[in-house]
Amino acid sequence: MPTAEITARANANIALVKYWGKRDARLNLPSTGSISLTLAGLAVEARVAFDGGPEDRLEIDGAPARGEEADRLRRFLDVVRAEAGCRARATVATRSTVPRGIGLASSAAAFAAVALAGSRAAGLRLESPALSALARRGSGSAARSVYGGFVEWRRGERPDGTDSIAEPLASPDHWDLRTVVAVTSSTPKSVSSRAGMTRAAASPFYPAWVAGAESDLAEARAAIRARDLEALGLVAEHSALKMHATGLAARPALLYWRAATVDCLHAVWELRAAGTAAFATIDAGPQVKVLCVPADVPRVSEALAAVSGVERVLTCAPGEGAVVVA
Ligand code: 2P0
Repeated sequence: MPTAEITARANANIALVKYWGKRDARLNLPSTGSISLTLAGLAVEARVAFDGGPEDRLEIDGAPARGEEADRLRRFLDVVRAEAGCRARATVATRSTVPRGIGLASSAAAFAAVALAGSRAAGLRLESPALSALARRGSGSAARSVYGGFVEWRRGERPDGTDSIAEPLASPDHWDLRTVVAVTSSTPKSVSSRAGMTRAAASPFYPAWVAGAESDLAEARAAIRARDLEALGLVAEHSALKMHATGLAARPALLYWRAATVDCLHAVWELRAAGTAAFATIDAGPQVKVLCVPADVPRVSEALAAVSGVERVLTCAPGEGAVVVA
């Protein structure tokens, strides 16, 4: 029985071309590819040991895991156990510097960290592509948090998902961009990403969303290669707004935005009209994330902080991929 206790850390990532909808819900296989930027400082650290006992002992941020969060983690440990041929129950403790469940990609960081710590603790030494495929089983976007910098998660074609993995496009030091995050609400979202994707898939706009993905991905890849902020920012905004449009057209409708979300979007457009290269993206929550160069962070932060309803503003540099820390 493997008894090593391993601690790993992974950062959250922000999608520039979004993942929104699955071709296989059990394996978390996406309907489209996606491209992200891993963010420094929004990290989850996970400690895992397969140390036996009658059941898994799961702790999140110092409290026992409960409900759906616990079930999801337990199901993921079953995937790790199946891959490692190990039957022992585990002790897992995660600590997060990312607020959970409010659309800041906490599950991406958490499952990337648990995949790395868990696979090592179970005696596996996975190369990054296999680790990405494993992390994906916990949370689709976790496939991307295995790597630092700019990352593409390939849709893949195979039914078993072995080709639906992330790969690095450019390292964190390729391009010193900043992501300024306007937190407009710390209330956990009422519709999970998972449920949101299911609802969006029945939207009449969904086929258009899927059909547009390849050209968005190509634009984003080229913009990252050329360090062209305007090209990347415009395609990122376009991808985000299309993603949210699928929800608006769904029945029942799905809208993650609050009033402050809309006001932040207008603030970004006003900055742009006045000559600041700032571009917004929004995930499955009401927060607005703005891409800009480091020199523009003070101006962008100030504009977002001035929006009524913005609780706080954080700034993240490009971050590293998942690492073992102990
Ligand atoms: C993304 N999001 O590309 C998209 C954009 C939210 C909006 O991936 O069901 O937690 O675990 O695969 O990865 C959040 O969804 O969903 C997400 P599951 P996940 O970042």
